[in-house]
Amino acid sequence: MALLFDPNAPAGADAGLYGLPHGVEDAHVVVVPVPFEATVSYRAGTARGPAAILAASHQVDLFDGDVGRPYQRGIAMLPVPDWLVGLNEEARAAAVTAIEAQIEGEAPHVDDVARVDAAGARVNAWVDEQVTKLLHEKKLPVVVGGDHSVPFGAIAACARELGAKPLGVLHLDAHCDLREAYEGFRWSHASIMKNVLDGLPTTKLVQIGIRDFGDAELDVVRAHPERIATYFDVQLRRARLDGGFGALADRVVENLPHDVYLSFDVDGLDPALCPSTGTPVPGGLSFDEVLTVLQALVGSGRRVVGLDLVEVAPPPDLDDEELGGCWDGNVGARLLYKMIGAALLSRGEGQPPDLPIPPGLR
Ligand SMILES: [Mn+2]
Repeated sequence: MALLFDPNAPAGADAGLYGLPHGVEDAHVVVVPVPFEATVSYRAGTARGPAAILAASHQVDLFDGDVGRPYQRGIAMLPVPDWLVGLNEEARAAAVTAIEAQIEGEAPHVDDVARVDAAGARVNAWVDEQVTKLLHEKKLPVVVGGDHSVPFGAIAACARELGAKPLGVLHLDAHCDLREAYEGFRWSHASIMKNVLDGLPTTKLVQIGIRDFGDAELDVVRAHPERIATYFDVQLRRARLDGGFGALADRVVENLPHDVYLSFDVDGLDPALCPSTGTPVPGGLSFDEVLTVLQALVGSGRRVVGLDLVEVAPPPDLDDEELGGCWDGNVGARLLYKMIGAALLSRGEGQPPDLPIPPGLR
């Protein structure tokens, strides 16, 4: 099947991720879809993120001007287990009940909160298991959410496999995600990096794109100068306007140890690029700035051990059959392809693109 594959032909509707013919056995890059969003606080939809990215991925050209030909290594997505779909629905319902009780000033719904926490723990264990297996097979593990609670198991697996060596977490997001058990939930999307900080002592966090945060989160950043470097959006503005963003990106990645996990909440981007995501915030990184950060990461000689893209959501009124034309999915699929390509380049598992150079650019 792989021998007959034509990278220039359009993908069939039931083709795999990026229209590729690989199964998860022969793919070097394996995407773990996690359509789970029990704790989303503003609006739901990220559970359809993997389906939106898969459908839109068929439109992505396989040669990429930034990262070359990542498809040659083989990219495939695992199937979504049925239990996970059911677990998301149950946990989401319990979370809504618990949040409404809080808003109404009722006594805390201890049982509902416990149900949501148990669901989160089960997702973490499953993601950890999948990613650990992929790491043992020397493959590149990629998690696609779902909300930002879902990659905890992936980060935990990467940290564990490195033993005593530090794991950098390059976190692109509008939010710090450093809240303590947001809305009472242990594994909230808004607490992922607090859980990483508290639970994974060999990690070092570098945050960029951040523009929506609370005082308590600032206190966490201040309390851990050796563990967290946060680049707030307001501090990047001047470099953007003055054209100094490339040099700044080089300095941002200097904070990271050699091994890096890349965690990308799509709302770190300008919301024009992700209008249907759960908690959009004005401002944000342009697509070019993100690519500049990825280029700086690869250029610095660091190695990407795993990555995630979370919080991609299609518009709520879109039917499943229409997902292929969805803008949020289009941006998500292209962003994911470039993240995968950058990760492969960082590992010496890909070739930079061999673009013809026009006159004047030497
Ligand atoms: Mn986030």
